[in-house]
Amino acid sequence: MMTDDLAALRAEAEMALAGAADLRALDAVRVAVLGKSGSLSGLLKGLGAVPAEARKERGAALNRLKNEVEALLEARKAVLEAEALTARLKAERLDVSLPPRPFAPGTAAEGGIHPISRTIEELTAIFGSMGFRVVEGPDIEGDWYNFGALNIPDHHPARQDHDTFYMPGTDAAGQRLVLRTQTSPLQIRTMLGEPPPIRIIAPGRTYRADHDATHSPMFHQVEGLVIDRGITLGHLKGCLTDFLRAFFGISDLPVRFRSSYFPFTEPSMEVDIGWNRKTGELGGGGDWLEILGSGMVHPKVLANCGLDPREWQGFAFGMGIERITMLKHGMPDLRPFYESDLRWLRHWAAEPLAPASLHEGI
Ligand code: 2NM
Repeated sequence: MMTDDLAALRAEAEMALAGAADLRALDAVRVAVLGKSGSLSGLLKGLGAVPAEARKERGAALNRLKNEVEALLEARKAVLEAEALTARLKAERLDVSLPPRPFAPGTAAEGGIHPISRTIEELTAIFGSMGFRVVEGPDIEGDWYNFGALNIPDHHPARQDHDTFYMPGTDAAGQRLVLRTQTSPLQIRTMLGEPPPIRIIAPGRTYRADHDATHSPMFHQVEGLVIDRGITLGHLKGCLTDFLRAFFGISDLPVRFRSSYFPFTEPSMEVDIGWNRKTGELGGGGDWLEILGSGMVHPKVLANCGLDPREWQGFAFGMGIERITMLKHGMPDLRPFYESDLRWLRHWAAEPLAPASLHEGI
């Protein structure tokens, strides 16, 4: 049986708990009731003065009340903690879809992404969404990685000194050193270094001894490689068509595959996109513009990389990054890419901190 003063204390404690608006107020209630000089502790201390015949029952009732108040405290604490967490989550919510604010012009943080870097970001986002990953490697290669493994014979014109920058000396395996003329040595290194399935793109600097209005001795390429069982020309066509339409932002861009020849692919195909020769506009203008090279990886190249061509097939492709950047933005001249002219850079630079994404529409 609870005596009246205990019932009153319980009612008081319940009210104080319900009124505690936060964890700090709750702790004040705990101290006021259960603390050293709290109301309940006072009653427990007074137990000695209770007549012996009533003391046992009174003691038991006080202990029950203490347990009840402790349970009520815990329950209220759980409610307040949950409320505090909800409020914090609400206050600290991040809108990850919010685009970054542009830097004010003239501030110290002013800067931009070079169009070459921006195109590499865009390529990476598009091929990334198809499951490709990016590989990188040295600009100076052994000539077996750059030519031999790719089935480019010794007498091939691409090997002549007038196309290739040869470096003095040889590598540890005695190979002549060259500035890579394409990024395919990375495809070779990847096939040698890891088992299929492989889905990679290799963007980066490449070098050829060629310099005029449309050629630079250093330029950028992206090559791609897929190796798996049962890969067909259909995969190549679907993949490259999707890429070109996403990159140029034209969902019905006409794409044509035209038979060609490369030593490292069989069959090989040049890929053209539709445009209007008179206006330079991309799309269904009735004319065709060559945009990239592609093909099914030659069985000899697979075998050079330790893959059995009866088990593994694949496709590969390569394109010039400057060229697709110029076409996308209507840039007339290749040379300013490397001249560090601030007027050109300010005009063509992409917004920093704005990642390329398919979501935004590239
Ligand atoms: C191109 C065109 C066609 C190519 C082939 C390879 C490899 F290593 F797998 F054999 N890498 N890249 C390739 C194929 C490159 O560039 C115009």
